[in-house]
Amino acid sequence: MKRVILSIAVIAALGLTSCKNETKKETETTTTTEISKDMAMKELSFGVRGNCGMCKSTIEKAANGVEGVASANWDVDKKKIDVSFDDSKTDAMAIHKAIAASGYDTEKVAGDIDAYDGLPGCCKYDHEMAMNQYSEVKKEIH
Ligand SMILES: [Cu+2]
Repeated sequence: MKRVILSIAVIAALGLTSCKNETKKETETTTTTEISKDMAMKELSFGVRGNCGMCKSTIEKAANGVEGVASANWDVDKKKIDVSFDDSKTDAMAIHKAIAASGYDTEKVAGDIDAYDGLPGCCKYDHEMAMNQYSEVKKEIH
């Protein structure tokens, strides 16, 4: 009879330790690194003129070439680029200038003429083209 009680006690003790281990694991998996990374990133979107998929790759390559730019995505229909960048490393104007240097007009900087002349025929966009076309009304904070 004593033996039975002892084994029950052992099983109960084992059960307790395994529960303890599980709760410990849960607390250890929580991380905070991702949140702090997002905090440093600034989102920016502005108009850039262009025609096609080749324009898209040239514009995005120019934006991505700026140090601190994490991602760039140009929308061919909206004539608009979305950029996320580390604002401790670069600023909006540097990104405008880099795109303009590749031959493309942005909202703030006119495209470099020589670079424009060197673009393939299909990419010779109209300088009067409307840009930054919103398909929907977006909130803007000024
Ligand atoms: Cu093009």
